[in-house]
Amino acid sequence: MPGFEEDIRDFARKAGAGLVGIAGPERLSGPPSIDPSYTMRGARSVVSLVLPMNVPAIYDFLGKKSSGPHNIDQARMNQQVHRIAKETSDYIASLGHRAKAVPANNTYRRALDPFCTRPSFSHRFAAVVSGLGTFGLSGNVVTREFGAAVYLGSLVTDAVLKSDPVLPARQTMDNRCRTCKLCDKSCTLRMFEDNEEEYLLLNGELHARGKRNNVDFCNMSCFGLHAISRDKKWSNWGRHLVEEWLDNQPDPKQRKYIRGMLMRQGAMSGDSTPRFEVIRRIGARLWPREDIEDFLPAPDNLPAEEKEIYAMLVRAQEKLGVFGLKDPYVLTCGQCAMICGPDFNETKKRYDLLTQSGFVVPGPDGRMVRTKTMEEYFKMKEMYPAKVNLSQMAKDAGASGSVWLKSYFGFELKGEIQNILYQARNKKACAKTGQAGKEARPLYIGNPGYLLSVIASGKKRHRKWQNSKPRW
Ligand code: B12
Repeated sequence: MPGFEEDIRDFARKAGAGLVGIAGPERLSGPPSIDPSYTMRGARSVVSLVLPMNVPAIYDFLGKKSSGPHNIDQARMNQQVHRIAKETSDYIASLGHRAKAVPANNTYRRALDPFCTRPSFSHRFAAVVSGLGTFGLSGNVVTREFGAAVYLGSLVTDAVLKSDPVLPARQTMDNRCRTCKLCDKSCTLRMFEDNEEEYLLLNGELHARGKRNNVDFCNMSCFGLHAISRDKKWSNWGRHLVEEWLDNQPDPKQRKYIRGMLMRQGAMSGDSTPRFEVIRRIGARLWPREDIEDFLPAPDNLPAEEKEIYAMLVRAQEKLGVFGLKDPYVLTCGQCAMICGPDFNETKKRYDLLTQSGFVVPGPDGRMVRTKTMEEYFKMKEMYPAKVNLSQMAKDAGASGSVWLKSYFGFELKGEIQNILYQARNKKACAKTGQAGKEARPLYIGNPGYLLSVIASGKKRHRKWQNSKPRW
């Protein structure tokens, strides 16, 4: 006989979810961000939701035709997954329980380190313990149905729900990643190791993913600050690059230097705050349907003219209260998830699109234009250099600092203690299974003086780089 769990699944599917999974209280042990009570006091179970990314929009993005359709898809689907979570929570509440939707993105816990992006609740962990997928090499959750090219959502409830079966912890790593590894090749900065694993203890089991070299690499490419591939044959949609990294990628252990570069590149772009604000406002808040989901057409119904798509996004961002962004296409990377389709052939097709479509670079009016070679890329850079003046940089840096202090800076004791206990359990589990030292390490940098030393060390290196000869 269908029970409460089936009613919830049915409701969420009818509301538009592609996949729905459930995890009850016995499943929710792991890192602190699997704790549902952070989102709602008394929460004991989780409902996880998956929406697939629009595939033609992925082709346009990877093939450097246009990044507009994927930007629109991500904006609409982040709202939609949040809305489905909210409506399903309301449905659960109508049956006498309490429930709360988790925003799609960008609700971070307070921390001393501004780049320590620990979510209020991890949708990835929720999807894994609810049986919807398992970690892949890139750390993304890979589903059988859509690969990693999905948007995840969750809700938490005080109802004690019966869990769905989980998938074998190594399902993706053993059956797909071992022979594919194209996500690693699609990362401009080698964020993960293709031959080394690290482990997370979730639901009493060790889950493998590719060892993360340095998450600041991921922040660099995801925010468009280093756009050129390691073999220098293609770019993502980022507008910037670190020239000294073209031939010599830094050792990921040079953490201060890399962090310094990240902060400087961000400051020099002059528009990092409004770009982040667009992502944050869409990810963290549920807007009236008419502002985003209904206002922006689905990628399949977009106007043929690029400039109309562009104008639509500008208008949508104004509805969110973000004005004056020169380029409304804020998403520049994400290849590791986007190329990962339901099977290897599809993944290879997407990878080929990415790697065989050359470069995009800001052209005469600031819009991105395609070039086939690096030489042409640098010619365009010389002809149309980014014009950012000191006052823009200062304004942007001030605005970033203010967002950080207001929304993310602080210290949350409970999470820190939960984390210390969790790290000890994970370490022990790794040692017991012959994986000593391979536990996934937290991103945490606790020393408040750290930032100052980063800035100082970065400044010195930057001067050295500025005085060196251009390399093209
Ligand atoms: C922060 C974040 C980012 C950051 C950092 C990414 C990273 N690699 O860590 C940036 C902006 C760079 C980013 C990039 C991307 N992201 Co993102 N991102 C998130 C976010 C908000 C949290 C991710 C996360 O779980 N991080 C940190 C911790 C929890 O993970 P961890 O390192 O494994 O945890 C360790 C420690 O930190 C510690 N720990 C865990 N929790 C806590 C809590 C406390 C208090 C403490 C002290 C310690 C601790 O334990 C672990 C072991 O040591 C989620 C949304 C959400 N709320 O879940 C989306 C999300 C993970 N991103 C997503 C996507 C799609 C992307 C991109 C593809 C870009 C894009 N197109 O959107 C890339 C992929 C990069 C990659 N390979 O991971 C999807 C995932 C899809 C999937 N199939 O898995 C999500 C779920 C958004 C969504 N709603 O769909 N992302």
